[in-house]
Amino acid sequence: MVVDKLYNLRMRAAQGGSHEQGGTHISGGERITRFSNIQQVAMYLLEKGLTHCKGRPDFMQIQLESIPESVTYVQPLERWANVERFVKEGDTFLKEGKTVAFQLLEIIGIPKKVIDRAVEIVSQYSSMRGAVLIDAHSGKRLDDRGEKGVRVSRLDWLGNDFEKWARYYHVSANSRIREALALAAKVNNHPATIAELCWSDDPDYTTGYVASRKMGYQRIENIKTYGDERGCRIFFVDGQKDIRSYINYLENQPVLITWEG
Ligand code: WAQ
Ligand code: MG
Ligand code: MG
Ligand code: MG
Repeated sequence: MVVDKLYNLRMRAAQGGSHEQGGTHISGGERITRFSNIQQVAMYLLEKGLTHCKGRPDFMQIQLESIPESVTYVQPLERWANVERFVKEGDTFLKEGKTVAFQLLEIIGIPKKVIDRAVEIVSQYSSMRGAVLIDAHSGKRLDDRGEKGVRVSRLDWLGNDFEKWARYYHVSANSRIREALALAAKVNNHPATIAELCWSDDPDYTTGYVASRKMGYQRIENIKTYGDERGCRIFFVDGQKDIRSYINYLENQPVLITWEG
């Protein structure tokens, strides 16, 4: 018996028909688990898809696959920061969350015109399943996935490393943060990633982040206005690197996030 075999579970839910039929993406999720925990993880993904603030799905798929490739172990991003979103003078906010996000991208070295391009993209999309890949130097779109984007899959935290990490940093151990940190760690572990901008399309979730190897995971509250359904993820990529193998890493390379404390 192979005791250590790992399984990837992924879920996608849509409204107005399946994704292939042109339905609107509501929720997605991916987890890696051992055989004994498959049922529990599937229940978690089922609940995630059924209770999403974007609405009730009329299509859902939960897929199980065994992981044949060897797993890469990745550390969470080194720095964790809750960015001071507003510098207040009296009752006046001097900086909006989104301004802080764009300034962080500038510090990382993303040119102003590329940041402007990212702003356009973020306000153009809602209900995307994956991320938009753009060249960090020119702003040119690098993937050919259109409205679907590139969905990062085959990733999770190892065992209860997230709970340990969250306790250490006094961060609420909720599943949204768990999944965002895992995704940021996998994406930014690849040398072709220069930075990631995350801006949820969920109308009730206004916290986003800028992640990079250089600055870690910089969490930004009130990055957008409550109720706004626009948002997506943008990966700023070194266009000199091989994009096909980069996308293959994002979609297929199994990654477990491990934290020793
Ligand atoms: N791969 C690529 N892109 C993804 C993936 C994925 N696995 N999951 C989501 N996206 C993209 C897609 O375009 C979504 O529309 C967009 O990101 C936003 O996803 O510290 O909940 O699930 O409090 O709406 C980040 C802050 C929360 C967490 C992000 O985003 C925190 C969030 P959502
Ligand atoms: Mg989602
Ligand atoms: Mg998500
Ligand atoms: Mg969403």
